Formats: sequence, structure tokens, C-alpha cells
Amino acid sequence: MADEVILLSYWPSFFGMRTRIALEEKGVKYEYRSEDPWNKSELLTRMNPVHKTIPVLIHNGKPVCESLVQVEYVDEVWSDKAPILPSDPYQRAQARFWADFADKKLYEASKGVWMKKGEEQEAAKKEFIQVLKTLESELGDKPYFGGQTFGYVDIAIIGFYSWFHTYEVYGNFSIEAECPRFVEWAKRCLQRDSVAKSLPDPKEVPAFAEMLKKMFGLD
Ligand code: GS8
Repeated sequence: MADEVILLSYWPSFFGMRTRIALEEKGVKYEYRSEDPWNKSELLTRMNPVHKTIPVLIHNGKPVCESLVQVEYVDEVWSDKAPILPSDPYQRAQARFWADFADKKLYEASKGVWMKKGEEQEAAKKEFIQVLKTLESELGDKPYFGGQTFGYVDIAIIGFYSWFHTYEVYGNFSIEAECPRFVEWAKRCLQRDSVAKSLPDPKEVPAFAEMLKKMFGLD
């Protein structure tokens, strides 16, 4: 029986982009179902009863929650091609460390860049650039975070790039001027079909961010 794979996600979600990229890398056919995370469907709350967040990957009726868990799951189930995590246990541990760093540091700092104002925003911008510089130094001269091939850490981080234009619009700064090597890496990743297909047009994100700010009463 063919696998039934459904992804509940939402176009501007960089978490959802991770799972899409992983599925595309593996060439897995899947049904994409757009879910509004702020107006949750019965299916979403049933499939992710703990967090009720997107993305949710549903494989033959069974849900897998949390984007990084989904990427690892996809890698393990469709293990015959395009490995995502390194096979060496130490390298694998390092890859998980940097993906976790992206969630804890990059995501947190990025929020302040477009959601805050004044001094808080300036502090968030500084922190955000600092985090990118830390990532640049981890990348070093390698084409991808894992070395010569596109992999787990690249997948964990690249979706944030689709929001850079939005951060720049709100933060009134140039990320490329501060972190050119990070942007070079992002452009390299975008040359892959799996990434190009999964990331939205950055020019469409500011209007979405504006709508979110209104919804959260931040303006
Ligand atoms: C984060 C998912 C998340 O925040 C993951 O899957 O990696 N750690 C999780 N999803 C958001 C939308 S994307 O920003 C979401 O579903 N929010 C709705 C809510 O919090 O109720």
C-alpha cells in the first residue's frame, strides 16, 4: 500500500518549511493542507492535542509533531536516499545542537526585531546579528553547515531567511551588510529545488507580519 503523507502547515511558517524541504529532498509525495494556526481546525487539535501548533506530519493516519522531530522522522522512514542527518554519532549530536540553537536563539531574537519598538528593538537587532555571526563562524568556509552536502542544520535554519526582508523592513537595517557570508549560504541553499519550492516569496511576508501585529495588538 502506498504511503499516505499529509502535512498540516501554513505558508509563512519557517517551522513548516523545514518539513516540506525534508519531504522534497526525499522525493516523498505528500498532500499539503493549509491550516490557520490561529483558527485551529478540528483535525489540527486532534492531531496535535498537546501543543495544537502547525506543522503536523500525518503518516498513514498517525501524527508526528514538532518540526525537527518531523525532519528526523522523514530521514529515518525514507532512509534509502538523500541522508539528512550525518551518520557519525558525534556529527549527529553537533547537528542537533545547532538546530536547537536556531530554535532557542535565532527564533527568539528574530521576534524582537519586528515585534518590538525603540530600545527593545535595537537590543533585539544586536542580539539577532550576534546570533547570525555565531552561525557564520560555525559555517566557516564550508558550503553547508554539515560540510559538503546540504543537511539537517541547513534545513533547520533556511526558512528564517524568507523573513529577512521583513526583519529589514521593520528593523530598518541591512542583514546582508552585517552578515554577508550567512546570506551567501542562504542563496546557495535556495538554488536547491527542495528549498525554492518550500519557501514563500519574501516580499509577501511583511503584509502577513503586519496582520499578525494587529492581531496581537502590537501596533
Ligand atoms: C513550533 C511550532 C509553532 O510555533 C515546531 O514545530 O518546531 N516548536 C514548534 N507553530 C506556530 C505557527 S508558526 O510560527 C503555531 O502553530 N502557532 C499557533 C499557536 O501557538 O497556537
